[in-house]
Amino acid sequence: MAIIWDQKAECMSQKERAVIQLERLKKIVNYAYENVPFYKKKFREHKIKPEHIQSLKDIEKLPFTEKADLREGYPFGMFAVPRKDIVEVHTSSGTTGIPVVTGYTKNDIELWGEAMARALSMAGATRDDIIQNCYGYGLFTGGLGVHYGAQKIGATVIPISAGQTKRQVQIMTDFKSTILTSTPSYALHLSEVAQEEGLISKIKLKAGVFGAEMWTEKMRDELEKRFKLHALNIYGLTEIIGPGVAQECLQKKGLHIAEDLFYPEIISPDTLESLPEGEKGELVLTTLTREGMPMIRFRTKDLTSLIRGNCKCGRTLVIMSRITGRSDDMMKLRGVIVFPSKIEKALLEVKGVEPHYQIIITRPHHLDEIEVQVEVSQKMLSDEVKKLEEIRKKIEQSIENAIGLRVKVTLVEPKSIPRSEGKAKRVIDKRSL
Ligand code: DLL
Repeated sequence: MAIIWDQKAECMSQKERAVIQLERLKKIVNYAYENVPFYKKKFREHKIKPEHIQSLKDIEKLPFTEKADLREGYPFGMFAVPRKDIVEVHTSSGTTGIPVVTGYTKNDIELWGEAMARALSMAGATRDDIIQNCYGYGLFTGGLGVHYGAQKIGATVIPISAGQTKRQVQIMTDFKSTILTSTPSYALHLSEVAQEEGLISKIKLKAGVFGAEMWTEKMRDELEKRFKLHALNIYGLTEIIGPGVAQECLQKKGLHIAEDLFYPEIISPDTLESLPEGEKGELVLTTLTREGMPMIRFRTKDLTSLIRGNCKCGRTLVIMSRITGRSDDMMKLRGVIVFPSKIEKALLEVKGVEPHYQIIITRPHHLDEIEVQVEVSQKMLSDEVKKLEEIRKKIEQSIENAIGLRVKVTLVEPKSIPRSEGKAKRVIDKRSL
């Protein structure tokens, strides 16, 4: 029997759920309009009023919200309540530039805990489990999100965060952790270290709740083989709540979206029109019950599709397929959000650098490494070696300042980077995702 946290919410008929969704949608649209000046202004520009929402389909009349809107309102401009009612804030994982801030009221923390309790239950979590939580605690939503869900369930949490991998493996063995929550790439790294330490056969994990970055079926097979666990996908984003928006159950047929809390749509990133069920496009989410920072039609830029139908686990929640890409150039490297355009800007800020470069991403030992190859000009090539090394270091520093991650810069000969006739291929991702 599948373990289901909220039988009623997760298993009711879609017809019943749609009634709740519409009621909540009307309420949140009105609430956002009345309490967040950003929405009032945007709705007015689009000549739309909350009372125009009379059916779920009417959501398509509402304007979208984007990451840039949140950045413009930095830090607290999107909040719908006075700051003193916000009990916690988190930010997106980008370490520099203007981060996206999200604020939670007491009820929002409660909601987040519920959403995460549902997610962890999909992986079979109960009070009997020991959850080793390797998502980072802090401003990133991963650590505390899992924590709140685990506490609701009454499981034992090991709030270990990422890093100190040997120690992680020792603790996993000694404490007999049964559920691992981490990024899939870190889980692979953990498995490798566990192998090296000769401890892998002593590990008792039954499930892994892996997300926060893109991964593949091949990685699932690998993780399941190495750890002998069920490797399950979890999805979420700071703007909406953090982890807990969607989660795979043990059927592994895609992720159940908590759609009574977060209303999903799929649009074409080109025409911005809604797409029919089953078609791949960009996921757009609306928070149906959030108080601190309601999000109306947030464009996630994540590419996926939605399928309805009853899952063998008993849940009737819509199923989202694995995220296979983005409609913008955002990447997640070591869990940090990076836009290649920022790397370009940073390297071109260094005097004398040519705009011919390539970003090469690899994953030796299951951790992302970034190399930026930059062409030097003929003139620079005739300079002394010391000068070239200075420039190389300058570029490294400039990029690190821009994206918050250490990169390796290699200077290459003039004309050695392939020229393209169409869109230049700037990023070569060798991580086999
Ligand atoms: O990554 C929240 C999270 C924490 C999710 C822990 C799951 C587990 P952000 O840092 O704001 O929040 O990044 C959100 O990460 O728009 C996707 O592009 C990507 N992402 C998150 N989960 C998945 C996944 C957290 N399962 C951005 N598959 C999202 C693919 C994912 N991409």
